[in-house]
Amino acid sequence: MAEFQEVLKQSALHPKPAGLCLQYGTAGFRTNAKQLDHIMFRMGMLATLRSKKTQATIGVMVTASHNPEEDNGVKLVDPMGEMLTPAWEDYATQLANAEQDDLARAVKEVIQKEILLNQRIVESKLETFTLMYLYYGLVTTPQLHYMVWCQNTKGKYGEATVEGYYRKHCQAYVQLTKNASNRTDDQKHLCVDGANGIGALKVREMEHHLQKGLQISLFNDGSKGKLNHQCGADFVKVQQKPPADIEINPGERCCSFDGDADRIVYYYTDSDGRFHLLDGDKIATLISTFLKELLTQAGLDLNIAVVQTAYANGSSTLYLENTMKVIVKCTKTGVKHLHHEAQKFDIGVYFEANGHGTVLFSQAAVEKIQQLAEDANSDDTKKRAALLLQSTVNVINQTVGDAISDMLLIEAILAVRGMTVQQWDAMYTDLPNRQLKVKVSDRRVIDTTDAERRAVSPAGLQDAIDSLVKKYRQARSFVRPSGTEDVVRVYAEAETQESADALAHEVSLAVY
Ligand code: NG1
Ligand code: ZN
Repeated sequence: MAEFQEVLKQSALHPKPAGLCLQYGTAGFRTNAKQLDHIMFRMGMLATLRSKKTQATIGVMVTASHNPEEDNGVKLVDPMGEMLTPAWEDYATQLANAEQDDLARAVKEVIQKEILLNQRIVESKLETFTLMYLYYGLVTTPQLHYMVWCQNTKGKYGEATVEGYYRKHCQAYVQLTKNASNRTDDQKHLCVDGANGIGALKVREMEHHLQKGLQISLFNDGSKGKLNHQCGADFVKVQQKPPADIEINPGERCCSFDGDADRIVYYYTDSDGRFHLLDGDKIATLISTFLKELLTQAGLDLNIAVVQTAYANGSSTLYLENTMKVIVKCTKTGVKHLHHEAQKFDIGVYFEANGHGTVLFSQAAVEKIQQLAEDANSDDTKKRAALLLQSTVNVINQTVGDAISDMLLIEAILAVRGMTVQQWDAMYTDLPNRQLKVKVSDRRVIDTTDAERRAVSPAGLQDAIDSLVKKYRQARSFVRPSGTEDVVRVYAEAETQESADALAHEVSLAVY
Protein backbone atom coordinates (compact mmCIF):
# COMPACT_ATOMS: atom_id res chain seq x y z
CA MET A 1 0.00 0.00 0.00
CA ALA A 2 2.62 2.42 -1.12
CA GLU A 3 0.00 5.09 -1.71
CA PHE A 4 -0.56 5.41 2.02
CA GLN A 5 3.05 6.04 3.02
CA GLU A 6 2.53 9.70 3.88
CA VAL A 7 -0.76 9.14 5.70
CA LEU A 8 0.74 6.33 7.75
CA LYS A 9 3.84 8.37 8.56
CA GLN A 10 1.70 11.25 9.83
CA SER A 11 -0.66 8.94 11.67
CA ALA A 12 2.28 7.35 13.53
CA LEU A 13 2.88 10.77 15.09
CA HIS A 14 -0.57 10.45 16.69
CA PRO A 15 -0.46 6.87 17.99
CA LYS A 16 -3.57 5.10 19.14
CA PRO A 17 -3.26 3.81 22.72
CA ALA A 18 -3.12 0.01 22.33
CA GLY A 19 -6.46 -1.68 22.89
CA LEU A 20 -8.38 1.59 23.29
CA CYS A 21 -11.82 1.28 21.76
CA LEU A 22 -14.11 4.28 21.34
CA GLN A 23 -17.44 4.68 19.64
CA TYR A 24 -18.81 7.56 17.58
CA GLY A 25 -22.00 8.19 19.58
CA THR A 26 -24.75 10.81 19.66
CA ALA A 27 -22.14 13.42 20.58
CA GLY A 28 -19.36 12.17 18.27
CA PHE A 29 -16.26 11.01 20.19
CA ARG A 30 -16.03 12.26 23.71
CA THR A 31 -13.75 11.27 26.57
CA ASN A 32 -10.69 12.40 28.52
CA ALA A 33 -8.65 14.67 26.24
CA LYS A 34 -5.52 12.57 26.78
CA GLN A 35 -7.08 9.71 24.84
CA LEU A 36 -8.09 11.69 21.80
CA ASP A 37 -4.95 12.65 19.88
CA HIS A 38 -5.25 9.81 17.35
CA ILE A 39 -8.99 10.45 17.07
CA MET A 40 -8.47 14.09 16.10
CA PHE A 41 -6.01 13.05 13.38
CA ARG A 42 -8.24 10.33 12.03
CA MET A 43 -11.38 12.47 12.05
CA GLY A 44 -9.46 14.98 9.92
CA MET A 45 -8.97 12.14 7.42
CA LEU A 46 -12.61 11.10 7.60
CA ALA A 47 -13.77 14.70 7.09
CA THR A 48 -11.66 14.85 3.94
CA LEU A 49 -13.25 11.67 2.64
CA ARG A 50 -16.74 12.85 3.55
CA SER A 51 -16.08 16.09 1.72
CA LYS A 52 -14.93 14.14 -1.35
CA LYS A 53 -18.02 11.95 -1.19
CA THR A 54 -20.49 14.82 -0.85
CA GLN A 55 -18.53 17.32 -2.94
CA ALA A 56 -19.33 19.80 -0.20
CA THR A 57 -17.89 21.56 2.81
CA ILE A 58 -17.84 19.43 5.96
CA GLY A 59 -17.42 20.80 9.50
CA VAL A 60 -15.17 19.43 12.21
CA MET A 61 -16.13 20.60 15.70
CA VAL A 62 -13.74 20.07 18.58
CA THR A 63 -15.65 20.35 21.85
CA ALA A 64 -16.67 18.40 24.94
CA SER A 65 -19.93 20.39 25.25
CA HIS A 66 -21.14 20.19 28.86
CA ASN A 67 -18.50 17.71 30.05
CA PRO A 68 -15.80 18.54 32.64
CA GLU A 69 -12.77 20.58 31.58
CA GLU A 70 -10.40 17.59 31.32
CA ASP A 71 -12.56 16.03 28.58
CA ASN A 72 -12.61 16.78 24.92
CA GLY A 73 -14.55 15.61 21.90
CA VAL A 74 -14.92 15.83 18.16
CA LYS A 75 -17.86 15.53 15.80
CA LEU A 76 -18.35 16.05 12.08
CA VAL A 77 -20.99 18.32 10.57
CA ASP A 78 -22.67 17.23 7.32
CA PRO A 79 -23.28 19.55 4.32
CA MET A 80 -26.62 21.06 5.37
CA GLY A 81 -25.31 21.73 8.86
CA GLU A 82 -26.83 18.53 10.22
CA MET A 83 -25.24 15.69 12.19
CA LEU A 84 -23.08 13.13 10.39
CA THR A 85 -25.16 10.50 8.57
CA PRO A 86 -25.38 7.13 10.45
CA ALA A 87 -23.44 5.01 7.91
CA TRP A 88 -20.49 7.33 8.31
CA GLU A 89 -20.72 7.17 12.10
CA ASP A 90 -19.77 3.51 11.62
CA TYR A 91 -16.81 4.45 9.44
CA ALA A 92 -15.74 6.94 12.11
CA THR A 93 -15.79 4.16 14.70
CA GLN A 94 -13.86 1.80 12.40
CA LEU A 95 -11.15 4.38 11.66
CA ALA A 96 -10.90 5.33 15.32
CA ASN A 97 -10.35 1.79 16.48
CA ALA A 98 -8.06 0.47 13.71
CA GLU A 99 -4.58 -0.37 15.01
CA GLN A 100 -1.79 1.46 13.19
CA ASP A 101 -0.94 -1.49 10.93
CA ASP A 102 -4.60 -1.86 9.94
CA LEU A 103 -5.33 1.81 9.33
CA ALA A 104 -4.53 1.81 5.61
CA ARG A 105 -7.04 -1.00 5.09
CA ALA A 106 -9.73 0.81 7.07
CA VAL A 107 -9.25 4.03 5.06
CA LYS A 108 -9.20 2.14 1.79
CA GLU A 109 -12.44 0.42 2.67
CA VAL A 110 -14.22 3.76 3.08
CA ILE A 111 -12.81 4.99 -0.21
CA GLN A 112 -13.81 1.85 -2.05
CA LYS A 113 -17.32 1.68 -0.61
CA GLU A 114 -18.16 5.32 -0.80
CA ILE A 115 -16.04 7.18 -3.27
CA LEU A 116 -14.37 5.14 -5.97
CA LEU A 117 -15.50 1.82 -7.23
CA ASN A 118 -12.58 0.94 -9.43
CA GLN A 119 -9.53 -0.46 -7.66
CA ARG A 120 -7.12 0.94 -10.25
CA ILE A 121 -8.49 4.45 -9.73
CA VAL A 122 -8.16 3.99 -5.98
CA GLU A 123 -4.47 3.33 -6.29
CA SER A 124 -3.70 6.08 -8.75
CA LYS A 125 -5.72 8.84 -7.10
CA LEU A 126 -5.15 8.34 -3.39
CA GLU A 127 -2.28 10.73 -3.08
CA THR A 128 -4.31 13.47 -4.70
CA PHE A 129 -6.83 13.60 -1.87
CA THR A 130 -5.97 17.02 -0.62
CA LEU A 131 -8.03 19.08 1.79
CA MET A 132 -8.89 22.74 1.36
CA TYR A 133 -9.71 23.93 4.81
CA LEU A 134 -11.00 27.03 6.51
CA TYR A 135 -10.08 27.47 10.16
CA TYR A 136 -12.74 29.35 12.10
CA GLY A 137 -10.90 29.26 15.42
CA LEU A 138 -13.08 29.61 18.49
CA VAL A 139 -16.77 29.44 17.67
CA THR A 140 -19.83 27.87 19.28
CA THR A 141 -20.96 24.48 17.94
CA PRO A 142 -24.11 26.00 16.35
CA GLN A 143 -22.06 28.74 14.70
CA LEU A 144 -20.03 26.08 12.92
CA HIS A 145 -23.19 24.24 11.84
CA TYR A 146 -24.55 27.54 10.51
CA MET A 147 -21.37 28.30 8.58
CA VAL A 148 -21.23 24.86 7.00
CA TRP A 149 -24.78 25.35 5.79
CA CYS A 150 -24.00 28.83 4.46
CA GLN A 151 -20.91 27.53 2.66
CA ASN A 152 -22.89 24.82 0.93
CA THR A 153 -25.82 27.01 -0.07
CA LYS A 154 -23.55 29.68 -1.52
CA GLY A 155 -24.70 32.36 0.90
CA LYS A 156 -28.43 31.85 0.22
CA TYR A 157 -29.06 31.15 3.87
CA GLY A 158 -26.61 33.77 5.14
CA GLU A 159 -23.00 34.84 5.05
CA ALA A 160 -20.56 32.13 6.18
CA THR A 161 -18.78 34.21 8.79
CA VAL A 162 -19.28 34.80 12.49
CA GLU A 163 -20.19 38.41 11.73
CA GLY A 164 -22.73 37.16 9.16
CA TYR A 165 -24.22 34.94 11.86
CA TYR A 166 -24.61 37.88 14.24
CA ARG A 167 -26.09 40.14 11.59
CA LYS A 168 -28.68 37.62 10.44
CA HIS A 169 -29.90 36.62 13.89
CA CYS A 170 -29.70 40.04 15.53
CA GLN A 171 -31.47 41.83 12.67
CA ALA A 172 -34.33 39.37 12.99
CA TYR A 173 -34.40 39.95 16.77
CA VAL A 174 -34.56 43.71 16.26
CA GLN A 175 -37.39 43.25 13.72
CA LEU A 176 -39.35 41.03 16.10
CA THR A 177 -39.00 43.33 19.10
CA LYS A 178 -40.19 46.34 17.12
CA ASN A 179 -43.58 44.78 17.77
CA ALA A 180 -43.12 45.10 21.52
CA SER A 181 -44.25 48.43 22.81
CA ASN A 182 -42.89 50.29 25.83
CA ARG A 183 -40.43 47.72 27.10
CA THR A 184 -38.82 48.88 30.31
CA ASP A 185 -35.11 48.41 31.02
CA ASP A 186 -36.09 45.70 33.50
CA GLN A 187 -37.93 43.81 30.77
CA LYS A 188 -34.88 44.05 28.53
CA HIS A 189 -32.54 42.79 31.22
CA LEU A 190 -31.30 39.19 31.22
CA CYS A 191 -28.64 37.39 33.31
CA VAL A 192 -26.63 34.95 31.22
CA ASP A 193 -24.44 32.19 32.68
CA GLY A 194 -21.87 31.43 29.99
CA ALA A 195 -20.65 28.20 31.71
CA ASN A 196 -17.12 29.62 31.37
CA GLY A 197 -17.32 28.46 27.79
CA ILE A 198 -17.27 29.84 24.28
CA GLY A 199 -20.86 31.14 24.47
CA ALA A 200 -19.77 33.82 26.94
CA LEU A 201 -17.17 35.21 24.53
CA LYS A 202 -19.61 35.15 21.65
CA VAL A 203 -22.41 36.91 23.54
CA ARG A 204 -19.98 39.74 24.28
CA GLU A 205 -18.98 39.86 20.61
CA MET A 206 -22.62 39.93 19.48
CA GLU A 207 -24.09 42.42 21.93
CA HIS A 208 -23.63 45.60 19.89
CA HIS A 209 -25.64 44.09 17.00
CA LEU A 210 -28.70 44.05 19.25
CA GLN A 211 -28.95 47.84 19.28
CA LYS A 212 -29.58 47.92 23.02
CA GLY A 213 -32.62 45.70 22.51
CA LEU A 214 -31.31 43.33 25.17
CA GLN A 215 -29.23 44.19 28.21
CA ILE A 216 -27.14 41.26 29.26
CA SER A 217 -25.40 40.73 32.61
CA LEU A 218 -22.88 38.02 31.89
CA PHE A 219 -21.71 35.55 34.55
CA ASN A 220 -19.20 32.75 34.27
CA ASP A 221 -17.54 34.46 31.34
CA GLY A 222 -14.38 32.36 31.56
CA SER A 223 -12.31 34.98 33.34
CA LYS A 224 -11.90 32.91 36.49
CA GLY A 225 -14.05 29.79 36.93
CA LYS A 226 -13.63 26.37 35.36
CA LEU A 227 -15.54 25.28 32.25
CA ASN A 228 -18.94 23.75 33.18
CA HIS A 229 -17.91 23.54 36.84
CA GLN A 230 -20.91 24.21 39.10
CA CYS A 231 -22.45 26.23 36.31
CA GLY A 232 -23.92 25.86 32.85
CA ALA A 233 -27.15 24.40 31.49
CA ASP A 234 -26.44 20.78 32.44
CA PHE A 235 -25.57 21.63 36.05
CA VAL A 236 -28.67 23.80 36.46
CA LYS A 237 -30.99 21.24 34.85
CA VAL A 238 -29.71 18.15 36.64
CA GLN A 239 -29.07 19.78 40.05
CA GLN A 240 -32.24 21.87 39.80
CA LYS A 241 -30.51 24.89 41.31
CA PRO A 242 -28.81 28.08 40.10
CA PRO A 243 -25.09 28.10 39.29
CA ALA A 244 -22.84 28.50 42.33
CA ASP A 245 -21.44 31.98 43.00
CA ILE A 246 -24.21 33.85 41.24
CA GLU A 247 -26.22 36.49 43.03
CA ILE A 248 -29.75 36.39 41.64
CA ASN A 249 -32.36 38.88 42.73
CA PRO A 250 -35.85 37.43 43.24
CA GLY A 251 -37.87 37.41 40.04
CA GLU A 252 -34.86 38.17 37.81
CA ARG A 253 -34.84 36.35 34.45
CA CYS A 254 -31.72 34.21 34.03
CA CYS A 255 -30.47 31.63 31.56
CA SER A 256 -27.54 29.20 31.38
CA PHE A 257 -25.71 27.97 28.28
CA ASP A 258 -23.66 24.80 28.18
CA GLY A 259 -19.94 24.84 27.35
CA ASP A 260 -20.32 24.93 23.56
CA ALA A 261 -23.56 26.97 23.62
CA ASP A 262 -25.90 24.51 21.97
CA ARG A 263 -28.15 24.16 25.04
CA ILE A 264 -30.04 26.72 27.08
CA VAL A 265 -32.28 26.65 30.15
CA TYR A 266 -34.03 29.58 31.89
CA TYR A 267 -34.77 30.07 35.59
CA TYR A 268 -35.59 32.53 38.37
CA THR A 269 -36.01 32.46 42.12
CA ASP A 270 -39.24 33.71 43.72
CA SER A 271 -39.63 35.94 46.75
CA ASP A 272 -39.52 32.87 49.02
CA GLY A 273 -36.14 31.92 47.54
CA ARG A 274 -37.68 28.99 45.68
CA PHE A 275 -35.93 28.05 42.43
CA HIS A 276 -38.01 27.77 39.24
CA LEU A 277 -36.55 26.03 36.20
CA LEU A 278 -37.83 26.64 32.67
CA ASP A 279 -36.22 23.83 30.73
CA GLY A 280 -36.40 22.62 27.12
CA ASP A 281 -40.02 21.52 27.60
CA LYS A 282 -41.11 24.97 28.78
CA ILE A 283 -39.13 26.54 25.93
CA ALA A 284 -40.82 24.29 23.35
CA THR A 285 -44.20 25.17 24.86
CA LEU A 286 -43.55 28.91 24.72
CA ILE A 287 -42.32 28.77 21.13
CA SER A 288 -45.02 26.46 19.79
CA THR A 289 -47.78 28.47 21.47
CA PHE A 290 -46.43 31.66 19.90
CA LEU A 291 -46.18 30.06 16.47
CA LYS A 292 -49.64 28.53 16.69
CA GLU A 293 -51.17 31.89 17.56
CA LEU A 294 -49.40 33.56 14.66
CA LEU A 295 -50.52 30.85 12.23
CA THR A 296 -54.11 31.36 13.36
CA GLN A 297 -53.85 35.15 12.99
CA ALA A 298 -52.23 34.75 9.57
CA GLY A 299 -54.89 32.24 8.50
CA LEU A 300 -52.15 29.89 7.32
CA ASP A 301 -52.95 26.21 7.19
CA LEU A 302 -49.60 24.76 8.24
CA ASN A 303 -49.19 21.83 10.61
CA ILE A 304 -47.05 22.25 13.68
CA ALA A 305 -45.58 19.53 15.87
CA VAL A 306 -43.50 19.43 19.02
CA VAL A 307 -40.91 16.66 19.22
CA GLN A 308 -39.75 15.51 22.65
CA THR A 309 -37.91 12.59 24.24
CA ALA A 310 -38.82 10.35 27.18
CA TYR A 311 -37.20 12.95 29.47
CA ALA A 312 -39.93 15.48 28.68
CA ASN A 313 -41.91 16.30 31.79
CA GLY A 314 -45.30 14.54 31.72
CA SER A 315 -47.07 17.84 32.42
CA SER A 316 -45.60 19.41 29.31
CA THR A 317 -46.83 16.60 27.09
CA LEU A 318 -50.33 16.78 28.57
CA TYR A 319 -50.45 20.56 28.22
CA LEU A 320 -49.28 20.49 24.60
CA GLU A 321 -51.69 17.73 23.60
CA ASN A 322 -54.77 18.65 25.61
CA THR A 323 -54.64 22.41 26.00
CA MET A 324 -52.57 23.57 23.05
CA LYS A 325 -53.82 20.80 20.77
CA VAL A 326 -50.55 20.48 18.90
CA ILE A 327 -49.16 17.21 17.59
CA VAL A 328 -46.60 15.75 20.02
CA LYS A 329 -44.04 13.12 18.99
CA CYS A 330 -41.57 11.24 21.18
CA THR A 331 -38.24 9.98 19.82
CA LYS A 332 -35.11 8.37 21.19
CA THR A 333 -32.60 10.61 22.99
CA GLY A 334 -30.10 12.36 20.73
CA VAL A 335 -30.81 15.41 18.63
CA LYS A 336 -30.47 13.68 15.30
CA HIS A 337 -33.59 11.64 16.12
CA LEU A 338 -35.58 14.72 17.10
CA HIS A 339 -34.35 16.69 14.09
CA HIS A 340 -35.33 13.90 11.72
CA GLU A 341 -38.86 13.68 13.17
CA ALA A 342 -39.31 17.47 13.15
CA GLN A 343 -38.49 17.54 9.42
CA LYS A 344 -41.74 15.65 8.73
CA PHE A 345 -43.92 18.69 9.55
CA ASP A 346 -44.47 22.16 8.10
CA ILE A 347 -43.15 23.51 11.37
CA GLY A 348 -41.32 21.18 13.75
CA VAL A 349 -40.37 22.46 17.19
CA TYR A 350 -37.97 20.07 18.88
CA PHE A 351 -36.37 20.29 22.29
CA GLU A 352 -34.72 17.87 24.64
CA ALA A 353 -35.66 18.60 28.25
CA ASN A 354 -32.01 19.58 28.82
CA GLY A 355 -32.48 22.63 26.57
CA HIS A 356 -31.08 21.42 23.27
CA GLY A 357 -33.44 22.28 20.46
CA THR A 358 -34.62 24.48 17.64
CA VAL A 359 -37.46 25.02 15.17
CA LEU A 360 -37.52 23.70 11.60
CA PHE A 361 -39.60 25.32 8.87
CA SER A 362 -40.21 23.36 5.66
CA GLN A 363 -39.47 25.09 2.37
CA ALA A 364 -43.20 25.14 1.61
CA ALA A 365 -43.92 26.83 4.94
CA VAL A 366 -41.26 29.49 4.35
CA GLU A 367 -42.70 30.19 0.89
CA LYS A 368 -46.30 30.50 2.15
CA ILE A 369 -45.20 32.84 4.94
CA GLN A 370 -43.22 34.95 2.48
CA GLN A 371 -46.10 35.17 0.01
CA LEU A 372 -48.45 36.38 2.70
CA ALA A 373 -45.92 38.89 4.05
CA GLU A 374 -45.57 40.33 0.54
CA ASP A 375 -49.26 40.18 -0.38
CA ALA A 376 -50.46 43.75 -0.83
CA ASN A 377 -54.09 42.64 -0.37
CA SER A 378 -53.78 40.92 2.99
CA ASP A 379 -55.27 42.71 5.99
CA ASP A 380 -53.15 44.25 8.76
CA THR A 381 -53.54 41.41 11.25
CA LYS A 382 -52.54 38.80 8.69
CA LYS A 383 -49.64 40.84 7.45
CA ARG A 384 -48.31 41.54 10.95
CA ALA A 385 -48.52 37.82 11.79
CA ALA A 386 -46.75 36.89 8.54
CA LEU A 387 -43.97 39.40 9.20
CA LEU A 388 -43.51 38.09 12.72
CA LEU A 389 -43.35 34.54 11.37
CA GLN A 390 -40.80 35.65 8.79
CA SER A 391 -38.55 37.18 11.46
CA THR A 392 -38.96 34.04 13.57
CA VAL A 393 -37.66 31.96 10.64
CA ASN A 394 -34.61 34.24 10.52
CA VAL A 395 -33.89 34.50 14.23
CA ILE A 396 -33.71 30.75 14.78
CA ASN A 397 -30.73 28.62 13.75
CA GLN A 398 -32.42 25.79 11.89
CA THR A 399 -29.30 23.66 11.58
CA VAL A 400 -29.11 22.64 15.22
CA GLY A 401 -30.05 23.65 18.80
CA ASP A 402 -28.37 26.98 19.49
CA ALA A 403 -28.32 28.68 22.90
CA ILE A 404 -27.74 32.14 21.42
CA SER A 405 -30.43 32.05 18.75
CA ASP A 406 -32.89 30.27 21.07
CA MET A 407 -32.25 33.01 23.64
CA LEU A 408 -33.00 35.69 21.06
CA LEU A 409 -36.24 33.99 20.04
CA ILE A 410 -37.38 33.47 23.66
CA GLU A 411 -36.55 37.07 24.58
CA ALA A 412 -38.41 38.31 21.51
CA ILE A 413 -41.50 36.19 22.28
CA LEU A 414 -41.63 37.42 25.87
CA ALA A 415 -41.29 40.97 24.58
CA VAL A 416 -43.91 40.68 21.82
CA ARG A 417 -46.42 38.99 24.12
CA GLY A 418 -45.59 41.31 27.02
CA MET A 419 -45.05 38.25 29.16
CA THR A 420 -42.97 37.90 32.34
CA VAL A 421 -40.88 34.84 33.12
CA GLN A 422 -43.35 34.04 35.91
CA GLN A 423 -46.29 34.08 33.47
CA TRP A 424 -44.35 31.84 31.12
CA ASP A 425 -43.59 29.48 34.00
CA ALA A 426 -47.26 29.37 34.95
CA MET A 427 -48.31 27.88 31.58
CA TYR A 428 -48.21 24.51 33.32
CA THR A 429 -46.66 23.08 36.48
CA ASP A 430 -43.88 20.56 36.09
CA LEU A 431 -44.25 17.24 37.83
CA PRO A 432 -41.43 16.88 40.37
CA ASN A 433 -38.71 14.71 38.85
CA ARG A 434 -35.30 13.25 39.50
CA GLN A 435 -32.48 12.04 37.25
CA LEU A 436 -29.79 9.70 38.59
CA LYS A 437 -26.75 7.94 37.15
CA VAL A 438 -25.94 4.34 37.99
CA LYS A 439 -22.55 2.73 37.36
CA VAL A 440 -22.89 -0.87 36.22
CA SER A 441 -20.33 -3.34 34.89
CA ASP A 442 -21.83 -3.37 31.39
CA ARG A 443 -24.50 -0.81 30.54
CA ARG A 444 -25.14 -2.46 27.16
CA VAL A 445 -27.12 -5.27 28.81
CA ILE A 446 -29.97 -2.77 29.00
CA ASP A 447 -31.94 -2.62 25.80
CA THR A 448 -35.00 -0.43 25.35
CA THR A 449 -38.02 0.03 23.11
CA ASP A 450 -40.89 2.53 22.61
CA ALA A 451 -38.58 5.57 22.29
CA GLU A 452 -36.58 4.29 25.28
CA ARG A 453 -39.59 4.35 27.59
CA ARG A 454 -39.52 0.60 28.25
CA ALA A 455 -36.69 -1.84 28.92
CA VAL A 456 -36.77 -5.13 26.99
CA SER A 457 -33.66 -6.53 28.64
CA PRO A 458 -32.40 -7.68 31.07
CA ALA A 459 -35.39 -9.90 31.74
CA GLY A 460 -37.53 -8.79 34.66
CA LEU A 461 -36.24 -5.21 34.83
CA GLN A 462 -39.31 -3.62 33.25
CA ASP A 463 -41.64 -5.64 35.50
CA ALA A 464 -39.70 -4.42 38.50
CA ILE A 465 -39.96 -0.79 37.31
CA ASP A 466 -43.69 -1.19 36.62
CA SER A 467 -44.38 -2.42 40.12
CA LEU A 468 -42.32 0.36 41.70
CA VAL A 469 -44.12 3.00 39.61
CA LYS A 470 -47.50 1.67 40.83
CA LYS A 471 -46.60 2.66 44.40
CA TYR A 472 -46.71 6.38 43.58
CA ARG A 473 -49.26 8.81 42.17
CA GLN A 474 -48.79 10.38 38.74
CA ALA A 475 -45.58 8.41 38.50
CA ARG A 476 -43.45 7.40 35.54
CA SER A 477 -39.92 6.04 35.38
CA PHE A 478 -37.54 4.59 32.81
CA VAL A 479 -33.89 3.60 32.47
CA ARG A 480 -31.53 3.71 29.50
CA PRO A 481 -27.82 3.34 28.87
CA SER A 482 -26.18 6.73 28.29
CA GLY A 483 -24.71 7.28 24.85
CA THR A 484 -22.06 9.70 26.12
CA GLU A 485 -21.00 8.34 29.53
CA ASP A 486 -20.33 4.91 30.94
CA VAL A 487 -23.48 4.96 33.08
CA VAL A 488 -27.13 3.97 33.08
CA ARG A 489 -29.49 6.94 33.47
CA VAL A 490 -32.56 6.65 35.66
CA TYR A 491 -35.47 9.09 35.34
CA ALA A 492 -38.47 9.30 37.62
CA GLU A 493 -41.32 11.75 38.05
CA ALA A 494 -44.22 11.71 40.50
CA GLU A 495 -46.75 13.87 42.32
CA THR A 496 -44.27 15.05 44.97
CA GLN A 497 -40.49 15.57 45.01
CA GLU A 498 -40.18 13.02 47.83
CA SER A 499 -41.97 10.41 45.71
CA ALA A 500 -39.89 11.22 42.60
CA ASP A 501 -36.67 10.95 44.64
CA ALA A 502 -37.75 7.70 46.30
CA LEU A 503 -38.87 6.17 42.99
CA ALA A 504 -35.62 7.13 41.23
CA HIS A 505 -33.65 5.61 44.10
CA GLU A 506 -35.66 2.37 44.09
CA VAL A 507 -35.39 2.02 40.32
CA SER A 508 -31.61 2.57 40.58
CA LEU A 509 -31.43 -0.39 42.95
CA ALA A 510 -33.40 -2.52 40.48
CA VAL A 511 -30.82 -1.72 37.77
CA TYR A 512 -27.85 -3.23 39.66
P1 NG1 B 1 -26.85 10.56 27.01
O1 NG1 B 1 -25.53 10.55 27.72
O2 NG1 B 1 -27.00 9.51 25.95
O3 NG1 B 1 -27.98 10.58 28.00
C1 NG1 B 1 -26.77 13.24 26.72
C2 NG1 B 1 -28.13 13.87 26.84
C3 NG1 B 1 -28.77 13.88 25.46
C4 NG1 B 1 -27.88 14.54 24.42
C5 NG1 B 1 -26.47 13.96 24.47
C6 NG1 B 1 -25.49 14.66 23.57
C7 NG1 B 1 -29.72 13.74 28.68
C8 NG1 B 1 -30.53 12.87 29.56
N1 NG1 B 1 -28.98 13.13 27.76
O4 NG1 B 1 -26.94 11.94 26.21
O5 NG1 B 1 -30.00 14.50 25.55
O6 NG1 B 1 -27.89 15.94 24.59
O7 NG1 B 1 -25.96 13.97 25.83
O8 NG1 B 1 -24.85 15.74 24.14
O9 NG1 B 1 -29.77 14.96 28.85
ZN1 ZN C 1 -23.40 21.22 24.05
